[in-house]
Amino acid sequence: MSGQNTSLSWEQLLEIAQNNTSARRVRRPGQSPSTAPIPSSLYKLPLETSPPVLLYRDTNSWCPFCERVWFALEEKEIPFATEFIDLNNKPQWYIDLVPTKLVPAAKIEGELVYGSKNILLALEARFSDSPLLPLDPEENAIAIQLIEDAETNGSNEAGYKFLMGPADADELATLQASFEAKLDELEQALAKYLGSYFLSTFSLVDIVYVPHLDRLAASLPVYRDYHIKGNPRFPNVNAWLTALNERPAYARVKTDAATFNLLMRRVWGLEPIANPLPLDPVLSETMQYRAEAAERLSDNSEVAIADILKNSGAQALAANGDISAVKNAIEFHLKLLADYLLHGNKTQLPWGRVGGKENLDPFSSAVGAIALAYVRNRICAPRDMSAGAAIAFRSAADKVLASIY
Ligand SMILES: N[C@@H](CCC(=O)N[C@@H](CS)C(=O)NCC(=O)O)C(=O)O
Repeated sequence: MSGQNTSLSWEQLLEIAQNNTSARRVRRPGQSPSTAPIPSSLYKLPLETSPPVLLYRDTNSWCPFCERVWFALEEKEIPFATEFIDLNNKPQWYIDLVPTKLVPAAKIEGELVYGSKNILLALEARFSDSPLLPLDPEENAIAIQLIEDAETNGSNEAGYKFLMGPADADELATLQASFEAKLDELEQALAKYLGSYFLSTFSLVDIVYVPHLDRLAASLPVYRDYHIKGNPRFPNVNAWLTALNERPAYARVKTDAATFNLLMRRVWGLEPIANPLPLDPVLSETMQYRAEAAERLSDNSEVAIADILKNSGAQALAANGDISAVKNAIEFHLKLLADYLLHGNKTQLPWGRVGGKENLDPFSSAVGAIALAYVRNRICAPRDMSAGAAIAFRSAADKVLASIY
């Protein structure tokens, strides 16, 4: 690819992006979320056949219990459809359908199952040719016990209490010690079999534990200045997290640290006490993820621009209520971002002040800075794109933002 600038149209940017990634989403015009991922195994379904599984999950794709089910569906390569449920405004039909009124729920060949553990076990029973439970009876019994324990042993609760509990130093020390004791138990459980997983192979046990622990590993450093990753007390937990993060199915379903940490701040009101974790430099430079991020932006640019106009505050810069100049400046900077994702340092960034001389239109720069800061924090993985693409997106937005002033 040669060096480019933003004279490219959205269609041209989209074409270049699509040549560099196979990741695609379905558009859902006027709905929330505005796009949805395509299950990687949908191609296996004969034409004009409905998928055997319908998953009801949360609109924002934050729910760790839904993540468990999605992870298993991807690992087992089961084609499925998704119905998104807005947890802030649950539809009456869902309240009537699901006794707990919670997500996830699923219809497996028309039969309703709810609660992540029940769904995972029902998928095992129905789709036994891609097993995620050991066939060996003794190991199978250990697996079932570990899955039960995940619901009852309090390790997740201890983690979230430490994350969200009171700020008093003594209480925090107690909450930290309780959580560390739970992690010690997981260390021991992980030591039982050779390899990095809980059992002799990857299994439902890993699927049940990882969504919560990955979220805690992402947010405890920021909100409690406490690190699971790299902590010498938990070598097995660290090797396990690394092994899981190498699985392609997990890369499709997981959230990224920034999505979760912004959620903690925005929705739960937690105050960060440490710096955000650095964005993974390898993922930020991976072409497949950069192209996926550019593909999302180019394919969905109208929705992105409308969202920025409505929610970022940039509209306040419109003179006499004429928003067309604001819209143009937003679009210019988003194209610059897509271009930079695709062409890296070959993209001509504006570099605001060169040789002491201002190089920018101050109005456009102000709007662009707002737009970039907004989309950087607004995108949400895996709702809008994969976690890897979200990391590449945020990293590129930082770079373009840094070029403005
Ligand atoms: N034990 C359930 C927990 C499910 C759950 O707590 N889901 C949350 C989302 S993370 C929910 O539906 N919240 C909506 C509500 O509380 O009304 C499971 O494993 O599926």
